[in-house]
Amino acid sequence: MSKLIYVLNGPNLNLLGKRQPEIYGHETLADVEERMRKRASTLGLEIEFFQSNYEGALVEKIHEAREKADGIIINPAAYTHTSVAILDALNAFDHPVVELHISNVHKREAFRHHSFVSGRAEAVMAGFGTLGYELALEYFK
Ligand code: CA2
Repeated sequence: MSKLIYVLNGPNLNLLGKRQPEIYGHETLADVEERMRKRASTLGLEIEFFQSNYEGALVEKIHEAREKADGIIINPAAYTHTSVAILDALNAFDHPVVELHISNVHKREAFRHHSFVSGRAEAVMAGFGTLGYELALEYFK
């Protein structure tokens, strides 16, 4: 049976490709999902793709992943820097977690340098643009 990877996206990532292309590029989140689905099928992986602007919805999706997923790729967006709730949910998940950021958060404002999630993640990607989503899938292969 192929592995199921949950790909979770936090607040405002629904605006991807629609604003601030100099930071986040021109691809929309739908484009990212489509490219990931193609790469996942080449790799023999399945993905569940999800975006929410609500912290609790992301926490609940991580709870769902506990029963269903073999791994999580998460771009928690602004919640990266604020959310103990998302960290606690990930700590209750028994499989690998990859934290992903489209931009290089370490080149940006100081408040983006701290992540609550990094200490839980097996791997952290930042600055690869939207290509990072596909590269993160390779990790699970
Ligand atoms: O670089 C990343 O992927 C971030 O997780 C993106 C977050 C930011 O708060 C993190 O520090 C780094 C912001 C996501 C907002 O996405 C937008 C995309 C296009 C237009 C406006 C917002």
